[in-house]
Amino acid sequence: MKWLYAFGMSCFLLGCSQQPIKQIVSDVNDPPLGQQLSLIPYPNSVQRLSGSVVIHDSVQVVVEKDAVDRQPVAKEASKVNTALQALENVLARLNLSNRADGSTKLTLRMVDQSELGDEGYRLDIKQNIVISANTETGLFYGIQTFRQLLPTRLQSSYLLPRVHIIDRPTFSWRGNMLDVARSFLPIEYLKAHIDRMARFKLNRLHIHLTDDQGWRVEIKGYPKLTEIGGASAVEGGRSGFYSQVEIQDLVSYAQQRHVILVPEVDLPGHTQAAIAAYNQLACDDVTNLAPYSGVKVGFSKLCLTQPEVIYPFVKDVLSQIAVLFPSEYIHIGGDEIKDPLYPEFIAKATRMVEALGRTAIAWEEGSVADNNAGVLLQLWNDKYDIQPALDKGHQLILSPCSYSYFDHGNFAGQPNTYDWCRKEGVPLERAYQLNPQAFMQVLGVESAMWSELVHTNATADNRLWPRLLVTAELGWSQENTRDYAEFLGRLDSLMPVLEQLNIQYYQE
Ligand code: TNX
Repeated sequence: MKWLYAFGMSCFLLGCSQQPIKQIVSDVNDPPLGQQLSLIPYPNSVQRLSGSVVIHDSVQVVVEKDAVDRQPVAKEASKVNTALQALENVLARLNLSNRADGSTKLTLRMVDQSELGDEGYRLDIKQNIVISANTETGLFYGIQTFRQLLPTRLQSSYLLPRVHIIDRPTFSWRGNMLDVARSFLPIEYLKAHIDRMARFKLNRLHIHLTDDQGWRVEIKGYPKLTEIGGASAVEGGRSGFYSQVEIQDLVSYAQQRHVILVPEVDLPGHTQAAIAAYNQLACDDVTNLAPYSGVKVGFSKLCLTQPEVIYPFVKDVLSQIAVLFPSEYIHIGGDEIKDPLYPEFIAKATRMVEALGRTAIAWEEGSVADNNAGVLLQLWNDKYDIQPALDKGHQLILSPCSYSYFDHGNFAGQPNTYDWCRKEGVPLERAYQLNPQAFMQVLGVESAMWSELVHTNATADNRLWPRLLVTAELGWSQENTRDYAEFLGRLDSLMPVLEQLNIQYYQE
C-alpha cells in the first residue's frame, strides 16, 4: 500500500507514462523503512533515506578517470573495464541508454579507502548514483547490488530507494564445487553457472575434474586420459572432457566476472579413470583396470610403492594444470584412501604445487601429512578433528556435509539425492544454520555438489538453487545481519532474478 502511494506521489510530482501501476509497484525493491531491502547477500551497512529516485529512459554514466588509471596488476589485466561492461549490460537489459544528457548521473569512482578492502564498495543513491571502490572487483560488486535494486522486467521508468550502502565481504572464499567427473557438465553450463554465481558475489568455482568415473581435462602427452577416461561416466551420467582451449576460454570468462576457477585433480585415490587409461599407474597386483561406472568410493589408488612411475605423471599433470588455470590455487584431492604411504604422497604433492608457485588445497584427510602451513584444508566431515591442523597454522575452507552438501536432498527423501551425511537431507534452513564464525582460521565457505546422482543440467539447477544463495550470504554477510526469516522474504522478492537467469530452481 505504501509503495502504491509512493509511486502515485512520484507520478504526480514527476509525471510518468501509462504503465499498469500494479506491475510497477510489485517490482519496486523499496520496502518500508525498517525492513531489509531485498538483497542477497545482505550488505554490511544499509542506511535508508526517505524518498526514491526515478530513472527515466537514460542515465549519464561517468567513469572517473582514476577508475581506469588505477587498474590492478598485469595479471588481472583482463578484468579492466569489467565493471563498466557489467553496468552497460544492466542498462541495456532495462532499455536504459547511456547519454551525456541522461536524467540521472551514475558515477563509477575508484577511491582509496582501506575500510572497503579488495572487494568492498559503497553505493550511494541520492539525487545521483555513485558506486565507489578500491578495485575493479569492488565496483563490479557495487553494480551487482545496484542491479538487485532494479526490477528484472522492462518498465518505462525505474524507481530506486534512496540509500547509502557500505559493504565488503566477511570471507574472501565464497565458493561452490561442481563434480564434473562422475557426470560431465558442458562448458555452456559452467559459463551460465559463473554468471549466476557472480550475480550473488560468489567468487570461487572449484571444479572436481577427475575421479574414478571420469577424467575431464585434456593433458598433453597423455591422450588416453581423455580418450578413455573422458569416455566413461557414472551409470546414467554424461561423459566428456574439456580441451585445453576450452579451459583457457573458461578461465577468461570467469576472470571477467571476478570468479577464480579452482581446479581439483583428485589424488592419489579416486583414480580409476586414470588407471583405466594408463594401467601402469596401478600396482602390478591390481587386476581391476577397467573404466568404472558405479558409485563406490575408496577402492582405487595410484601405486605409491612405484614412485618412479607415479611422481613424473603427477608432476606433468599438475604442471599443465598450473599453466591452464592461472589462479592461485590447485586442489590435489586427497580424500578417502588408506595407504601407509599416503601422508608422504600428500606432502610431496602439496610441495609440487608450491614449487609451481601456487597454494595447495587438500581435503581434510590431507592434514595427517607433513605439509607446509600455507596448505589450505577443506573440511567436509562435520566431526573431523581438525584441531591439530589448526594448531599447525592451516586455514580452512568450510564444507561440512550436513550443511553444505547439495547432493543431499532439498527435503528428506528427495529422489536421487544422498543422505549418508544427514538423513533429513540439507533443506534451505539447515544450510542457513551453518555458522562459519563458530570455526577458527576460516578462509571461507564452499558448498559442494557431487554428481553420482546428478546427471542433467536441470537436476544440477534443482540441487544448487536456491541453496547457493545461502552460501553467498554465509560467505559475504556479517553474522549480525543474518536472519533466516528475513532471508526468506528477500529470496521471495529475488525470484524474478533466478527466473531471468533461467535457473530451474527447487520450489517448495
Ligand atoms: C564423499 S566428500 C566424497 C565424494 C562423494 C560424496 C558423495 C569427499 C571429499 N568425498 O567422493 O562423491 O561423498 O556425497
